[in-house]
Amino acid sequence: MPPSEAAGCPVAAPRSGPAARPRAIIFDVDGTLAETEELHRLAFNGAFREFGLDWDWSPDLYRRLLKVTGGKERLAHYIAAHTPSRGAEMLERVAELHAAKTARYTALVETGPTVLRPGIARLIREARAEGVAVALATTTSPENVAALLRAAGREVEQAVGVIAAGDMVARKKPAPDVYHLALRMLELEAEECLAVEDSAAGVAAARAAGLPVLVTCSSYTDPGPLEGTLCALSDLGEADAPCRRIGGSAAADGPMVTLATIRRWMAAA
Ligand code: XBP
Ligand code: MG
Repeated sequence: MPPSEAAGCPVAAPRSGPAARPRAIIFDVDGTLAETEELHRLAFNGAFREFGLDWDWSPDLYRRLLKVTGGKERLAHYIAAHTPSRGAEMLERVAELHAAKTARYTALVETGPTVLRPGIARLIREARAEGVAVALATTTSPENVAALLRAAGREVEQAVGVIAAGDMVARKKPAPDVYHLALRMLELEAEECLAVEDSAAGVAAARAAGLPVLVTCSSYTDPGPLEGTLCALSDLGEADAPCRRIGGSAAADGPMVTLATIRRWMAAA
């Protein structure tokens, strides 16, 4: 069953002539939909305590470890690079430790206030109303995505027609695999879509897949070089909370990024 039927919501409006771009917006999750990396960090540290480990990832250390995408890969990197106590033992148990972390993360998301970043719900609502497909392309696991979408509410949850996540692909960001998967599921070409990302690995992945990229900087990640991105902003903005332009080729032309803004930028790119 193609994802559009499976998801019960439009993947992309049927072509009627040269469809306006974007036909889909593909959002990254962590750091883009919501500032979730602090919850991931707390979940990792909770799992370390659960396993009796004296490991502790401070915000500063976690910011550095985030250069390695994927929680399991990040754990293996930490063990190799920092040689913590019980490292050899835990290297054999990374999947078990990561599963405990994921359980903690989904519990934190489900019990805490989930605040989507500025403009996210508004742009998703606008896209859905205009037949622009909404998709996710993320390194995190499908269960983490599901927990976040449940917490974000039915309107956002129902608007997302395609989810490409975590171990669905062999190579994580900055490899383009997860964006290639999202495009296959959307049945669209890269240049018809827009990626929204927060990190250097995510920008690299989207660009390697041929998508125009809109960057919304987040608290835990460095977006890397912005040349060649459509625009880099503090966030998508709201009418009463204007976004700030940080770089990229387009000029921000108002307090917030709307579908009309994106259409103008993509037409001029
Ligand atoms: C960011 C990541 C993920 C999260 C942790 O994903 O790199 O690894 O940090 O989640 P995104 P997991 O592509 O959404 O920015 O532990 O499930 O990997
Ligand atoms: Mg991210």
